[in-house]
Amino acid sequence: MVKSIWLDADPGHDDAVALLLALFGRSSSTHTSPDVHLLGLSTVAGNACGLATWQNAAKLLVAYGADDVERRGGRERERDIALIRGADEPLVQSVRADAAIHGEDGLGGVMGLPALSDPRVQQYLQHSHSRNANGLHTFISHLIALLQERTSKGLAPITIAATGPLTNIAMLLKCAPKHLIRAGVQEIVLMGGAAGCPGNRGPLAEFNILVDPEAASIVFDYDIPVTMAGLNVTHQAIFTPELQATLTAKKSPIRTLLSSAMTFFAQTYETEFDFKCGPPVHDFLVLAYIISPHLFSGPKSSSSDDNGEPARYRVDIERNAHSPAFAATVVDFHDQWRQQHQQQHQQQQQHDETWGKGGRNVRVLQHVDVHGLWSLFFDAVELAEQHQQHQQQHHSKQE
Ligand SMILES: [Ca+2]
Repeated sequence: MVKSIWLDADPGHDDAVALLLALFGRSSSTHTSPDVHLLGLSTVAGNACGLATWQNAAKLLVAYGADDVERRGGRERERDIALIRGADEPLVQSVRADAAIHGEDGLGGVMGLPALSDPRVQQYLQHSHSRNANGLHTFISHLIALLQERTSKGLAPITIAATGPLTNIAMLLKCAPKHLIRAGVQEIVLMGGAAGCPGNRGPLAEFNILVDPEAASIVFDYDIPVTMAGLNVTHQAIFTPELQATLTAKKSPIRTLLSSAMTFFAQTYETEFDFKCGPPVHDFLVLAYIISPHLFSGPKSSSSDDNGEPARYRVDIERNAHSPAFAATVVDFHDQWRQQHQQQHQQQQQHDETWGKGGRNVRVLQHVDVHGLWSLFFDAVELAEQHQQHQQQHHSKQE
């Protein structure tokens, strides 16, 4: 079944790969169309400032030919992907970008992007266009209207993919009626945190959580399923020189864009973190999990149901800014803290199944089938290339 998704991102080199999958991801190379349907894209300040991540998203949508995606396969319905600029600042913390990794504008070194002045980019950025308004309130009201429309039509709940700081998503959860979120959102899948391993922007802090730990805490403790792809698993997904060689073995605009992105990302990861074998493509895993969850089934834990799904744990965000553990995602791997805490409060029964406060609130991804992961990537690249060829033929026929 094709899953309907909303992507919230801060592009970003690895967000660019996540967006490619959101448009062209398919669980098998035999599928001729994507297994996901991207309903819209919202941006947030993170890897770069709010203005830059929003403009980057517009450029990427154009570079990927996003608006024509459903023209393939004889389906002539033009897709209208919303692009909304959400929060420019975290809820409580000061703005914090990551120019050392992503360059000043968030997509440093990426070749083949359209210019900001390109009319197709400007169309995404024009405030007057109904689908392209700005601001957190616009994001929230757009999502509420979308969920109301879908639930009233009896459509399947959507999956929210979050690959940046969680400011937008937290505010949506705070402002939307609870019954609407529960009926309209199946799951939130996010890149963030580090389960039982060091952080990348603090002893235990991963960047997305560090930027907005208060927002992360709201999202983690909301009573719907949340799945976390943290550094513990994203660092298994290294874009090696061998993968780069496979990518550049053929020539196409998509491959130029992606290989230049990965080259820049590899250089900053080596300079900043001494990664010698290539960069981890963190955000890609969020979409990979949504499209092919079986790639992430791993060893069971005492707290997992025996259904092959990644185990669920109690996860709390450390929000004490004076602690060296600030912004840590504290995973209660053996369910000890939760049970002790509940005994004190005699709450065991009522909190055993909840995904919210006091419950085992997060499905923690720990293992990924790396071979399957890169197959998914190259299948998406090929589908994107087919789409671009189709688009060119379509346009040359029109001329
Ligand atoms: Ca990101």
